[in-house]
Amino acid sequence: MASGRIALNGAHVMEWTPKGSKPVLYMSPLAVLEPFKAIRGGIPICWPWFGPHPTDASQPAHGFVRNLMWTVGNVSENLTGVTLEFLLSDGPDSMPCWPHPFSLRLEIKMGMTLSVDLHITNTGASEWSMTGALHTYLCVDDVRDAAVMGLDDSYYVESRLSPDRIEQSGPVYFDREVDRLYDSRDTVRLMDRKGRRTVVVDKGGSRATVVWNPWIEKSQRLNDLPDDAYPFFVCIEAANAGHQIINLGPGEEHTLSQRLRLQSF
Ligand code: TA6
Repeated sequence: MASGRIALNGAHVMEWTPKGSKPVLYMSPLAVLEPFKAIRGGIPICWPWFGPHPTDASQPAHGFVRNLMWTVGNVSENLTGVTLEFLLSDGPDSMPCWPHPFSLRLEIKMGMTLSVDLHITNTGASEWSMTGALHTYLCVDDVRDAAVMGLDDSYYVESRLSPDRIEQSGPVYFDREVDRLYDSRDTVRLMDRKGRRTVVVDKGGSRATVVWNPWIEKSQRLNDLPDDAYPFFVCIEAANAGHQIINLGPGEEHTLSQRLRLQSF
C-alpha cells in the first residue's frame, strides 16, 4: 500500500510514499532530528498559533506542539492501510508557553491516500482562541514548472510584503518567494508538470490555505534546508490563521483535517 515514517517528536509525519509512486512529502536532507526541535519537511503541526507568537517574540514560531514528544494512542491496520493515533495534553512543557488546558489527538490514516486529522479539545473551564496549520511539504520535480489550482478568485495576503488583500487570478505560479495566506476552504491541486503528477489536497475545519515556497534567498537563510532545495517542494497548508481565528469554549472540540491523494497527469 505505502511506506512512511512518523516521529514521536511533534507527532511529525516525515515520509509518505504510496506503492508505485515517488515520495509525496518533502524532507530536507539537513533536517535536525533531535528531541524538542522542529523537523524541516513532512507535516509539521503548527498549534496553538500560526507564524510568530501574537504578542511574545520569545516564543517559538508556529506554536510549541511540533517541538514536544507526543505519546502513541491506538494503532490499527486494515486492507486500506494503517491508522495511528498520537496524543498530547497540557503539562509543565506547555503551560509556560500557553497557560490553557487542552487535549490534542492526531489521527493519521496512511495507505494509497494520506489523511491527517488534528482533534483539538478545550479541556479547561474558560474559552480560548487558537490559530494553526498542518504545514505540509509536498515534493515537486521543479517548482518553476508547477502550479497550484483551486485558489482562483480567493483573496490572499503576501505575508512579508504588505497587509493588502489581493485577489488570486488563475493558478499560483512560482518565480520568487511565495508566502501567501488565502481565505479559502476549497480543495486545491498541486500540478507538478515535470514530475507528471498532481497532488490533490482536500481539507476540513480550515478557513485558510497557506502556500509557501522560500525561493533562493530564504532557502540560503534556513540552516536546515540546502541552498539549492527550493525547486523541490511547495508547502500547501490547511490552516486557520490571520483573521481566521478559532474560539473554543469549555469542553468544545475542533478538528483540522487534510487529505492527500495522487492523480496522474
Ligand atoms: O507557512 C509559511 C511560513 O510561515 C513561512 O513564512 C516560513 O517561515 C515557513 O512557515 C517555515 O517556518 P519555520 O518556523 O518552520 O521555519
